[in-house]
Amino acid sequence: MRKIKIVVDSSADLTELPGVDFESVPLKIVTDNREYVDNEELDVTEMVNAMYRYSGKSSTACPSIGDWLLAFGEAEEIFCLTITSNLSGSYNAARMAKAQYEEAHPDRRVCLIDSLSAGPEIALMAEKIRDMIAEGLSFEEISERFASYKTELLFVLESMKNLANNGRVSRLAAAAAGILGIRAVGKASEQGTLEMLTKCRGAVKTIETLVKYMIEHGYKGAKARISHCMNLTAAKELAAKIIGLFPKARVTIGECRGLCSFYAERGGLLLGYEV
Ligand code: X90
Repeated sequence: MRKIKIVVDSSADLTELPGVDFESVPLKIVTDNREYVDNEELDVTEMVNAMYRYSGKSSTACPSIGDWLLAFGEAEEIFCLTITSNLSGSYNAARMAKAQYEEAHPDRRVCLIDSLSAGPEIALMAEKIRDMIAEGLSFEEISERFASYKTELLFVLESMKNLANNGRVSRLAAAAAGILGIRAVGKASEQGTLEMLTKCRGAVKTIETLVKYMIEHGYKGAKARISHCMNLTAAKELAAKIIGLFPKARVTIGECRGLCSFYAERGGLLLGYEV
């Protein structure tokens, strides 16, 4: 039996992936006096609330080459998914880990995927790979078929303070989302950056806007995943709206883990879907 493993970084908002050997490699959230490791032990709500009260500097750090190597462990075939290489060094560290791993073990292989996204879109990708493993497809077949798996990510953010403070979006792009009641709606661009689409006021309008965009962008009722940062109400409303329009849609709701919570901030929603 081939020893197969799926390895993601914690930006995927996944603490488990049943049915396959799986590991999530944590990013870190760092302030002047604390370091939060984004693993399953992290109390995300406590972190978000502490960050809200904290007014000093804060930033994040991606996994090191060594962190990735540890997670690869003794697996022979690894599918490794990272947060977009355009906003994080995670992919680059994983790329170097892959090179070292394959050199040290010529009989082992790593299929490394730059998600060009974050959160639930990565989770969908990981599930797709898990399902293909379960079907008994080979490493080559999975790598090849994965190339035609098409997904997208939309987000709505009430604040983009941490994104702007850490240089992940321009201050100009972040400005609207700083005004009370105004939310920024955007998508993960093809280059894996944040692309702004519109601004919204009010919960009902926001959800309508998300659904309008997802349909415009090609959603036809397949799988969708929502990650929310302390906003289960909106996540449930969004899921209900999608299922109302597409009764056969499989929509799952999960919580943003630490990394996505830090950047999406309280109230933020991420929506990944198949197109
Ligand atoms: O390496 C690091 O320190 C991590 C940096 C990550 C920066 C961006 C995280 C974004 C998280 C926010 C909305 C969705 C973004 C879409 C990405 C293309 C979630």
